[in-house]
Amino acid sequence: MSARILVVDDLEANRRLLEAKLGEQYYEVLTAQRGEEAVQLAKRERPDLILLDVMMPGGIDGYEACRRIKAHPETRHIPVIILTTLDDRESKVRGLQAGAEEFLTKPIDDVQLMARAKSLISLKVVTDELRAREASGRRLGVIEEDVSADQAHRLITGNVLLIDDNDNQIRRIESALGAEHRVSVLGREEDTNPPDFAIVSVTAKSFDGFRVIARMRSGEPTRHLPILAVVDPDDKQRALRALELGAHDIIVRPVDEEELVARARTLLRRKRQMDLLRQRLDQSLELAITDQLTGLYNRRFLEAQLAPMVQRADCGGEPVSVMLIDIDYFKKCNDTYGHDVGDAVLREFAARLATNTRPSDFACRFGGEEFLIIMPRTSGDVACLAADRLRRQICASPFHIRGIPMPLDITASIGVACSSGGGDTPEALVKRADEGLYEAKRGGRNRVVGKTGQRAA
Ligand code: GH3
Ligand code: MG
Ligand code: MG
Repeated sequence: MSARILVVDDLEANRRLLEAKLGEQYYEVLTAQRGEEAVQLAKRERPDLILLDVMMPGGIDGYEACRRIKAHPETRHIPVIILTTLDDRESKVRGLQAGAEEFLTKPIDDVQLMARAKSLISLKVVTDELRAREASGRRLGVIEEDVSADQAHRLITGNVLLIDDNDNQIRRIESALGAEHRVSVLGREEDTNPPDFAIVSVTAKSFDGFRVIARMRSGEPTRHLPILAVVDPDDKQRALRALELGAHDIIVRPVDEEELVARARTLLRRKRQMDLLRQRLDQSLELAITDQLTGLYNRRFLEAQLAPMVQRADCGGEPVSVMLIDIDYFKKCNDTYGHDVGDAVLREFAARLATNTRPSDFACRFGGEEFLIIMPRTSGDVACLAADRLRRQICASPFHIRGIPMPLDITASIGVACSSGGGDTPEALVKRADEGLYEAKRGGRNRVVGKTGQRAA
């Protein structure tokens, strides 16, 4: 997979070396010499990965650059690997605490670097896809401006599922993460909360950790779950294997508590960000088929549903009926009480439609004060009975609307039609219902007229 990588190092020789190695793997490389420049380039060029040297003379160091990249909403999703010659635990923990996804010491082990780069970039591809869809949703107005992303960024408490058989290590992990997270050990206690990430030991004796990771990656509920694999130090092969199988991150034994806490935070932050994006996409899909005022389905959804039903009925399947409902003298309601009261009447009217139709029916707002109900597998005479029952439910009790002294008596007229076979179309079906509706209006309103070959009830 090709990607753009930003290499940040004050020494030209180091930049050249990395540029050559990455170029060999067909990555496109951008370079920067200083921390500030890296932050600016990240914002402007949006690379897919940043390799960041720690010590750069003058200006901000790599830790600070990382913090700034991770603090900015436009760049915080870009993974960062910190590179340094300092091979001590403190530098490593500092790097991870600055928000870096990984910390590697120079001289860089090529295999390790490429494996981490690949796994971080493929993760970013998923985030990018979600971000792009979200952005287009926002442009279309079906997703509101992002207000909660910052909040998601701060939330760091999560449910951790630990899959391990080593008691000492379990205790160590529990004590490290217990202050911030809820840790449950698989097989020990039943935890009903879905996990936010999993820690899988690939050094376990009683089960095959690799198999666990592979299963989690392919199974539906766990497919997107971040996995942190615990590996033995100096066992690079197994670490690489875990990454290949889909672990998002690696930590070596014995687990360093501060390092674990920092890695857990990074994984969790990413998980929250992805969850939020997915959730907003679900909402946007729902918004796209929902009428904003009433919460019923909109006309677009209705048309998408009705066409295949009419076609199936036409091919000898079960009939489909529709009722077209129009509120009587609605204009008078608007003229007398104002548009807001009119809106409230529409909402109450829609609520009555929704509660007085069968779960298998689709209630839609057709436009203005007209509604359409699709009744799958319903004959014309049954539909007429249902329509008359609905009509009576509407006029049986007046509408109580906030802000006006007297409840309103509302009635509706309904036209009913049923699929007829012989090349019937959704448009023709709705047109027949509209003819019924017109007759109901002319006949005095508050009534049902079926154009189904049967007499209306
Ligand atoms: P009829 O009994 O013949 O159906 O008379 P009517 O007054 O109900 O019908 P008409 O088509 O003359 O008027 C419909 C009114 O519905 C006109 C329009 O302003 C109003 N309307 C359409 N959409 C909305 C809306 O979203 N909110 C409000 N408050 N009014 C709406
Ligand atoms: Mg009307
Ligand atoms: Mg009308």
